[in-house]
Amino acid sequence: MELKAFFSHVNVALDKALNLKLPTEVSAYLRIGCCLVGCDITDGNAEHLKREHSLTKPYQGVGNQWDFWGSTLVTSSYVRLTPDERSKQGSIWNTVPCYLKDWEMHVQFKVHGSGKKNLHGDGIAIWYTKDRLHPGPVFSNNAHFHGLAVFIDTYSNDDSTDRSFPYISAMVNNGTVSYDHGKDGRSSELGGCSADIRNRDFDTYLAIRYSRGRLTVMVDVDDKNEWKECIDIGGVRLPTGYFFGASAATGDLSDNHDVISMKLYQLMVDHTPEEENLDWTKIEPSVSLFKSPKDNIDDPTGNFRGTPLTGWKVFLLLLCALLGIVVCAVVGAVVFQKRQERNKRFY
Ligand SMILES: [Ca+2]
Repeated sequence: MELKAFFSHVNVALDKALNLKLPTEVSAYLRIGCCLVGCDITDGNAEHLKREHSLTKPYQGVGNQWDFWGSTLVTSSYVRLTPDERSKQGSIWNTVPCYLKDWEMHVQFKVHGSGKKNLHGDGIAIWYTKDRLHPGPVFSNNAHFHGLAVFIDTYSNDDSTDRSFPYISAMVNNGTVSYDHGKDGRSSELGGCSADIRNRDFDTYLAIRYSRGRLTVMVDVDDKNEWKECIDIGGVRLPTGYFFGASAATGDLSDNHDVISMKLYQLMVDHTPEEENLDWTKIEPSVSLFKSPKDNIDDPTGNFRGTPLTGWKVFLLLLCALLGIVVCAVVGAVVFQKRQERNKRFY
């Protein structure tokens, strides 16, 4: 297991342990211990929980930091975005803009209902966007959003799809692209994976990490207490100052969409002075390695790594070939020279 994945795993285990209402001193020692080990091994990449961007049980006193909209119901043990009823829309939005450059969001969620196989919907979306509380058709949020969305889509709207649902996917938008609900957002997605997250008897988790232009989505949905990679792509640009949120919707089919917790960790990452001097709030959301919609349709996995060679890969291959030729030429010249010298000695 990668070190980072390991420490994410440790964090989830800790979160679970702390939810057991351990004495505060024990929790503190566990955290400090984890941080000390983490700091030591991960070269400064220790993670810190940011309470102003986190939502945790029993949700007391979070009214200043989170808005609850639509059908959302808050109890002491979960935040229900929609009940298992038709045509419901609900969302929660952090009121505090996030100015962290590198972060990791852990979401504990539960999707459950009485609907049998394929007769349930529609799912949950996790947002990091410019606008908050902007209702619309995409899991009850605005379709032309600015920022990042990660969809936990439980219903396949596209009859012709070869994918297994529930399906988790990510999308970055600068407000110009509309999420195509009828096609489950396939034409605009950056990658994704199938994940059996519905009606499970155990806790299900999703982690979204954004650091140094790399977006990683991981899931822990098999009760193994370990992260499994779902999406991992580079070249993603997201500004600071956006808002975290979560939303869900039901249509003709329904489910209970519950968020148990959202925990934001700051990743301790060094940036160059040039990067530090940039105004990160002015960054336009974008992805430099965006593939064409056609690739999404042809590629059953919907994953970046399955795409044909992109420009920079071709460039790297050519560079390697050129280097190979240069090395061969130098070695050839040296060998030729040595032979010439040996031949001279014979004469
Ligand atoms: Ca769908």
